Amino acid sequence: MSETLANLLQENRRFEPPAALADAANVKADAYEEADADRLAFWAKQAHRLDWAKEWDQVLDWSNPPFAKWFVGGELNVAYNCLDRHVAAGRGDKVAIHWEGEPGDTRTLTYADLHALTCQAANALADLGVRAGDRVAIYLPMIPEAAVAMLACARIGATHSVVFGGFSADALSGRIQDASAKVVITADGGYRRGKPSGLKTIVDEAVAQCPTIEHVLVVRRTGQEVAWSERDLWWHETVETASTEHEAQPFDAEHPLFILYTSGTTAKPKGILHTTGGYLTQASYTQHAVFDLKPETDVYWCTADIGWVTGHSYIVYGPLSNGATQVMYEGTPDTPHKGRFWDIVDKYGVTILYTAPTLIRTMMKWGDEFPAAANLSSLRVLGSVGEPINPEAWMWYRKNIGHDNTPVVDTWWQTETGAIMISPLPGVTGTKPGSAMRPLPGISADVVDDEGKSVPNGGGGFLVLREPWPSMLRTIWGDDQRFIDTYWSRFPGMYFAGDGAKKDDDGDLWLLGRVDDVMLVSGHNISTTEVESALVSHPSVAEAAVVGATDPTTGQAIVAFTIPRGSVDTAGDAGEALIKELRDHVAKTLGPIAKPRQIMLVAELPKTRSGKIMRRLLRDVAEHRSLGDVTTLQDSTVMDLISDGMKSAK
Ligand code: 6R9
Repeated sequence: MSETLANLLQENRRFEPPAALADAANVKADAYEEADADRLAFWAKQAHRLDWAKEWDQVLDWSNPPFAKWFVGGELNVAYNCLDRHVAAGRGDKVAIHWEGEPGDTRTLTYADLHALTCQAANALADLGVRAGDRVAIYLPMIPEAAVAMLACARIGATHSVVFGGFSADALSGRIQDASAKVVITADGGYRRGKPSGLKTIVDEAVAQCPTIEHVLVVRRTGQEVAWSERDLWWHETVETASTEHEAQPFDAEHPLFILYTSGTTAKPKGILHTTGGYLTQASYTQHAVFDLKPETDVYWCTADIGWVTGHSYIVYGPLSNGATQVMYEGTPDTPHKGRFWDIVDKYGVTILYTAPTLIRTMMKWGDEFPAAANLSSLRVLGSVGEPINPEAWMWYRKNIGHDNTPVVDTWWQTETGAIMISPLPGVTGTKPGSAMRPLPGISADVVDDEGKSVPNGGGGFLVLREPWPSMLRTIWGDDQRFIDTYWSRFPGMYFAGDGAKKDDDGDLWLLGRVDDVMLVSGHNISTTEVESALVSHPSVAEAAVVGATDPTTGQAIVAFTIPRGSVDTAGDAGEALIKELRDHVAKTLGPIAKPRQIMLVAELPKTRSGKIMRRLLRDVAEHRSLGDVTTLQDSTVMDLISDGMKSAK
C-alpha cells in the first residue's frame, strides 16, 4: 500500500443494546475508564478471576520488547482452572459439554465427567513418558476427547500442538517435526458430510517421517479398520483404564501452553507460541465480557473447529474456565439437511452463538426458510469471527437468527493475539453493522499510515497494536528473529497485524481485510472488503470475493466472483442482466472508481478450512495463471469450476 486506504462504504444504521441485557450485563461502560486509568491494574484484576497457586510479583515485564512476560513469578494450572475448581465448588454435576455427533449420536459430559477423563488422560500421558515441556500433537475430529486431550496436556505441563483434522499428511508431519512432538493423539476417523473420514491412515503416513514420535494414541470414533503397529495404543485401553485421580501441579505463568501453526500460504507455517497465565486471563475475561456469559443460565455454542485458534480460546479455555455449559458439534452444517444448525440451537436452547461470516453468508444463500423452521427464541447474543462481516450479512444474522433484537458482536483477533481484541460489548456498545467498533478495555489498537502516524477519524490504513496484551504470542516457536521480523519491524515499537482498517467519523474501527489483498486502481487503494460488502448489499447476492487483476489502463482492475442467493434466476440473459445491475449497484454504492471490470457468477468460492476466502487463488484465475499452492483449500474441485467458468466468459 503506497498511501492510506480509500474510505468508500458509508453505514448509518445503529443498534443499541436491549435494555434488560444492558442492565444485567457482566461488563458495563466503566470497564473502559477503569482500564484507561491503569491498564496493568485492570489486567491484574482480570487475572484474579482465576485461581493461582502463587501470586505474581510483577504484572508485566516489558524490559526486553517485543518479548513480553505477564504475571511474572505467578503459578497456576490451566486444567485446574477449567475443571477442578468448578468441581470443588459443588458444580461437578453441571453439564460442561452437550456433544452432538454428526450421525445424531449424543453425549453429555458434566464437569465431574470431564475432570475424571482429563485426569485419566493426564495419567496415561505421564505413563507414556510425557513430561512438562514436551510437545504433544493432537489430530482429532470434533469429539469431546479433543478438549480432554488439550486439557490433559495443560494439566501435566506438556505443550499441545493441535493440527486441523482436515490437513494432509505432509502438513501434519511438517508441524510434528517443527515442534519435535513425542506423541500424537488421533482417532480412527470422524464423520463429515455423512461419511466416516480416515484420520489414522493420515497419521501413519505423517509419522513415517517423524522420528521423534514415540506413541500414537488412537480414539475409536467410527470403528473403521485401521492399520496397527507397535507404537499405537487405543485410547479406550490406555486412557479409560487409567486412574481418575490426578493432582494438578502449578506451572509458571510463562510456561508454554500451546503451539498453533498459522497456515502460511507460501512460506513455512509459523508455530505461534502461547503461554499460561496471560493467555488464560484474557481468554477467560473476553469470554465473560464479550459474550456476557452467565454460567448458571446460558447455553453457549461456538461452531469453530478445535484446530483453529477460535476452538482453543472459545471452545476449550474461555468457556471451561468460566464454568459454562456449551454445545459441541462434530459435523457439517448441511448434514443431513440445511437446517441442522438451527435444529441444534432449538434442541439445546442455545443462548449465545459464535460463528463465522462464511457460515452466515452460506446460510443466506440457502435461504431464510431454514432458520425460520426452528425455534431460535433462546438466542440472546450472536458473535462473528474470522473475516470482516459485510453489513448485509450482519443484518441478515441479526434479523433471521437474532429475531431482530439480539446484539451482534463482531470480534476481531488472530491466532497471534490469542483472544479477542476489538469487539463491541453486548450490554454497552451501540453497534453498527459491519464494524468491530472499539478495542476492548485494556487493549490499545490504532490505525496508522505508511509512516506509522495515527490516521484521523475518517481515514484508513494499517491496524496496529500499541501496547502488549496478556494473551499475545510470545514468539514463533524456535525462531525469535522471525517473530521480530514478521510482527514488529514494519512499524517500530508497534505490533502490525497484517490487516487494513479504517476509522469512521466517530473513531469506530472497520476491518478491511489483509493488506496483501488491497487493490490499487488508478492510484486509489481500495479494499476488497468494501467492494464485497457493496455486492452483498444487493438483494440477489449471498457472497462475493473481489480481487485486483493486472490491467493495462488502471494498473489493477476489480474482478468480482459472486454467489447469487438461492432463489435467484441466473440462466442466460437473466445472468447477463444481473451482472450489469451488480456493476451499476457497486458504482452507485461506493462510487465509479470501485465499479468492477468484470463480475463472474459462481456457485462456490475457494476457502481455507477455517472459512476464509482465498483471494490469492482467484487472482491467479483472474490473471489467467496456473494455480498456486492449493493444499489449505477446503474443497479443491471448487477451483476447477471457477476456472472453467472464467474461460467460457472470456
Ligand atoms: C480468530 C482468527 C486472523 C485474521 C485476521 C483478519 C481476519 C478475524 C475478523 C477478521 C475482520 C473480524 N479476521 N476476525 N477480519 N473482522 N472480526 O480468525 O484467527 O485464523 O489467525 O485469522 O482473520 O484478517 O488477521 P486467524
